[in-house]
Amino acid sequence: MEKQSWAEPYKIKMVEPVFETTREQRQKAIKESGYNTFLLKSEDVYIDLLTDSGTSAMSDRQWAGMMLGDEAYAGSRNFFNLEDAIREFYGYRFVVPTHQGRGAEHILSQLLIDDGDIVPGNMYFTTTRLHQELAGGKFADIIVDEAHDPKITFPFKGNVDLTKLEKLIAEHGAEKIPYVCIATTVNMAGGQPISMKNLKELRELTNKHGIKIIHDMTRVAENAFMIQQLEAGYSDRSVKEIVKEICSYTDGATMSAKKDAMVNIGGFLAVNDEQLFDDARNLVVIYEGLHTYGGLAGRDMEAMAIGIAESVQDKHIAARVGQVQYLGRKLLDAGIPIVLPIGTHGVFIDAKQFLPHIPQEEFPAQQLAAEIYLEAGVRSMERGVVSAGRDQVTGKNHMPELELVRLTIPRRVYTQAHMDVIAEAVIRVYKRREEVQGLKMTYEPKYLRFFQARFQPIAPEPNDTTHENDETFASCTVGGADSGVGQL
Ligand code: PLI
Repeated sequence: MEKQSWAEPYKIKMVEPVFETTREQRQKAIKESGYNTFLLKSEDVYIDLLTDSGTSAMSDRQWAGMMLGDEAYAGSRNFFNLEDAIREFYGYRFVVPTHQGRGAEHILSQLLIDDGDIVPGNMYFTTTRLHQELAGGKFADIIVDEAHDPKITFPFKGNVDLTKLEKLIAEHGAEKIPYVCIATTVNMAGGQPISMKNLKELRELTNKHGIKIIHDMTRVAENAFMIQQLEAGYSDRSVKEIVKEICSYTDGATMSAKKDAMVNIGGFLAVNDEQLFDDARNLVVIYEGLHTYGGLAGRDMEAMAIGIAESVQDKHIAARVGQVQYLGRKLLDAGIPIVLPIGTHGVFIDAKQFLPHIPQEEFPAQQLAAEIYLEAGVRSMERGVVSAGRDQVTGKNHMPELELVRLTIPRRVYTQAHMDVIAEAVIRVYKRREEVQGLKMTYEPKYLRFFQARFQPIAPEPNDTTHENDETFASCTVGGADSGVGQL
């Protein structure tokens, strides 16, 4: 059959220049940033794959919507447009806007979790788990075992292992489980989807025990696309229909609209239970703002409402995921170890296989992200032992099976040529991988340490004077003065 290529369903109307730097400039920048790509200045970055969060390109419709912002303190018309969009595309009854996803996680966790509760989920997410823990809960991982092995090609690695959940219920009792937290597109597993079949089975099981399902719907459209592509019975259903069906099996959702919905800021909590809604809209005024703006400008809510509608268009999502798959296949063809199957929002490099000579205690993924930056100015993110943090009770480092570097693709921002440049840079690092050495942590913040932690090479190169500034950080106690308990 003749080859038929696909192309993006848009043309580009406005561009922003990007600038390349020299290797010397990047060397200085990464050292000054304590080998943490979060601490780089964006102007020192050529291609920014740190995250797909808040970094997407808005459409002309979204920008036009920004001009229709009704910046009233209360009852802005844009809130009602957002509420309509959430009801139409997701089917949830009640909406509380928040400044971003973690704002919604905070409110939900405070309302539903009591001290000593267990919150099962299909793998942890950093901010989600922290809010659950700060509310007195304990996260329990109930994702299928396949999700922890980057080499297994099982298509629905986001699935819940129902036996693991049944065990938890038997052990703790359903009354200790306020809800099961289900992410569609499991970020930390490498952008892996959950199947509709699994979600339906989970609904049946939780119904039996009177347990809620809360949906982390940050990348639900991408998950729906994978269901359309891979799950029996869904190939002739639209992404829009599949998204709504997913939501119908859940009781409420937290959303970071900075991803699927392609806004630079925004999120919400959506629920079906009226009492929970009442409680949430009361709590939101303490932390975010009035319940009709939740920390957002009217224009932000308008752009979000429009972005939600755009996010479920089949052609958009096929191109979005198609670009990620293009990069993934390029890396696979070159023999680069990446998480399989290729994810939907980014390509996740397996740092354990890429740098087998660096033990996990020496932060191979952190160092690999730094090396990729050094090579070509491409910024990525560690998703391994640094992101996993410490056990809240024992203070010991979580040691996740997955030690990954995430090349996250913002939506509608970069071209196929950028993907080629990125792949070539990673391949060059792979060729010299044996020279790459481990890191030691010199500064560790108490919460979500991956954002601000600092590192130094274990063995600085001779004549290297650029560590002089690191003295300040070296004097900070790694793990905190009371290293252990309370360290996340
Ligand atoms: O960054 P927020 O607060 O808007 O959203 C938090 C959040 C919740 N759930 C999931 C699955 C996320 O991916 C998420 C944020 N993710 C970021 C920032 C990322 O780079 O993946």
